[in-house]
Amino acid sequence: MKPSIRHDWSVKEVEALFALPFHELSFRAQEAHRMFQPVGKVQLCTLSNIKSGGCPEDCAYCPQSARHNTGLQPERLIEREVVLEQALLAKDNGSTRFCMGAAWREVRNNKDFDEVVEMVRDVGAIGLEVCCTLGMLSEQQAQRLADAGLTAYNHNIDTSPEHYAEIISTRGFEDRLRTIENVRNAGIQVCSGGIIGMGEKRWDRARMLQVLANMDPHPESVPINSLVQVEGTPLENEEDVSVWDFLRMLAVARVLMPDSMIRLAAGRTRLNQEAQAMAFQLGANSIFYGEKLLTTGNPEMEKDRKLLAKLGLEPLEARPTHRHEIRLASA
Ligand code: SAM
Ligand code: DTB
Ligand code: SF4
Repeated sequence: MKPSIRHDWSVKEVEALFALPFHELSFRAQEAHRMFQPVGKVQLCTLSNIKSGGCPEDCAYCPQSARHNTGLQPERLIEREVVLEQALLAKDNGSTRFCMGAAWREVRNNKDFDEVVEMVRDVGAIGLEVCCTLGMLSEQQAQRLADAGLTAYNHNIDTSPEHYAEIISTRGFEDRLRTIENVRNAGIQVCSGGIIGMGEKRWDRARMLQVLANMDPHPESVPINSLVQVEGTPLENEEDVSVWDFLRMLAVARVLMPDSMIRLAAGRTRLNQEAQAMAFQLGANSIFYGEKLLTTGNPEMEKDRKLLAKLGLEPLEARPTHRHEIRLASA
C-alpha cells in the first residue's frame, strides 16, 4: 500500500531529513520515487524567454531586473510566429513541455497579454504541454490562461519566508502565495520551487520545502534551482552550492512530495554526468532541455540525449490539456 501524502510537515521533521546519513536519505527518496513515479522516465521541458529584461522587480539573483547592471538588452515581447517556431523545434528535439517566461512584475490586461494567450493556444495545438511564468496574476487572468489550455503556471517561492526580504524588497512572500492560489483556483497545475545558494541557512532550505509540502495539493512540479551567479547582480559573488547540498535538496523534496515532478533546474551545467545520474536516482525526474535557460546556459541537447541513453532513461510523454477539457473548464 502506498503511504499517504502528507501536508503537515514541521520544519524540525524536514531538518531531520536533511540530517540523515546520505545513504539513508537516498533510500527514503528512492522508495518514494518508486512508489509514486513512473520508472525510468524524465520530463523534458524547453524554456523560451518571450520578454527579456527590463523587469521593475529587484530580485537579487535575477539578471533580468532593470535595477542590476548585467548588460542585458531589454526587449519587447517576441512575435507569436517566432514562439510557434521555437515550440515546433522543441517538439522535434523531443521536448514535451514548453515554458514561456516573461520578465514582468505582473500580468496586465493589455495587448501583450492577449498575444500571450494566443501563444498558449498555439503551443497547446501542436500537442505540447504549455507552461507560463509571467509574474503575479489575478484569478481572472489565470482563468483566461486556463481557457486557452495552459497546463501549468510557474511561480517560485524562491526561498524561505524568513529569508525572502534579504533577496527581494519590491514584493512580499504573501504576494507569491496569492498568485499560486489564483492559479490553483483556475484549475491550472502549479509549478513552484526555489533557489539554493543565496546565502540561506540549511534551516531556510527546510522551511522553503516545508511551505511547498504543506500546500494541499502539492505543486505538481517543483523546480530546484541552484543559483547561477550572474555578473552585475547583487549575488554575483555567492559561493557555488556544493553538489552534495544540491543532491540533498532534491532528495528531501522527493521524500516530501512523492507525487510531484521534481525538476533539476538551473545550475545543471555545474554537475558532471555522475552527479546528474545520482540526482535522477534520488528522485529528480524533470529537466530543462535546450542550450539556454532564460538568459544563461544549459547543457547541450546532444549531451543530454547521450546521458539519458547511457542511463536507459526515456523522455516522459506529454499529457497536453485536451480541447474538450478546455471547453469543460470554461463551461
Ligand atoms: N518574472 C517572473 C517571476 O519572477 O515569477 C518569471 C520569470 S523568473 C526569471 C522565474 C524564476 O527563475 C525565478 O522565480 C527564479 O526562481 C528563477 N531564476 C531567476 N534567475 C535565476 C538565477 N540567476 N539562478 C537560478 N534561478 C534563477
Ligand atoms: C525555474 O524555476 N527556473 C527557470 C524557470 N523556472 C523559469 C528559470 C531559470 C533561470 C536561470 C537564470 C537565467 O537563465 O536567466
Ligand atoms: Fe527576474 Fe522575475 Fe524577479 Fe523580474 S520578477 S526580476 S524577471 S525573477
